Amino acid sequence: HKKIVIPSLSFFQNELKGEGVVKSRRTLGELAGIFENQDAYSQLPLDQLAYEVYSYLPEREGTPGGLYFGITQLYPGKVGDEYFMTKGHFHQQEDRSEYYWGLEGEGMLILMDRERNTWAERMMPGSLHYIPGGVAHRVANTGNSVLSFAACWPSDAGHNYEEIANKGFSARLVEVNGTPKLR
Ligand code: PAN
Ligand code: ZN
Repeated sequence: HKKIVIPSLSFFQNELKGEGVVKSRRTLGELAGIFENQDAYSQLPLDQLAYEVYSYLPEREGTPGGLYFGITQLYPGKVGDEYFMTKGHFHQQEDRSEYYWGLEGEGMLILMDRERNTWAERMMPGSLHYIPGGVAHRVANTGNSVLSFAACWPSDAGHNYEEIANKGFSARLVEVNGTPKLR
């Protein structure tokens, strides 16, 4: 068994050695429809990298009780008055929860429950966030440098992107006079 002690070099070294860390990336083009300001969006290059996710499951896929570990690196930038952000999702298995914690940079974790109540938590190095089952989650980079955060979620959680892609969150995080506000 490979062991990950902390989200550190050892994790990335596994990736460098090709030992099971899966890397995925999302460009701005793949985030079509999530930003409000379509004019501002259309002026940005579709192939610009928005974020990368490194994920790792120290078990065979689908192993009950297994936990994924992941690191997301979200680049800084804005589309109109909205910050670069992740697509956001509910889990496919609704009751599956997740931990996020901040490693580097500044951001906001945007959360929405099944009644479409939306709230946000500030992310910074060392901040810890529990995302209960049935709560959609998305992260925005509110700073000028890369926002990096770690995540841990059940191997059988799955991702349901469709609902957020279709209906969005009930509030948007926008910059107002230099500070992030939910609107
Ligand atoms: C995270 C997210 C990751 C990227 O690992 O998948 O931050 O965000 P999107 O999946 O919304 O594009 C997680 O929440 N896993 O369950
Ligand atoms: Zn998740």
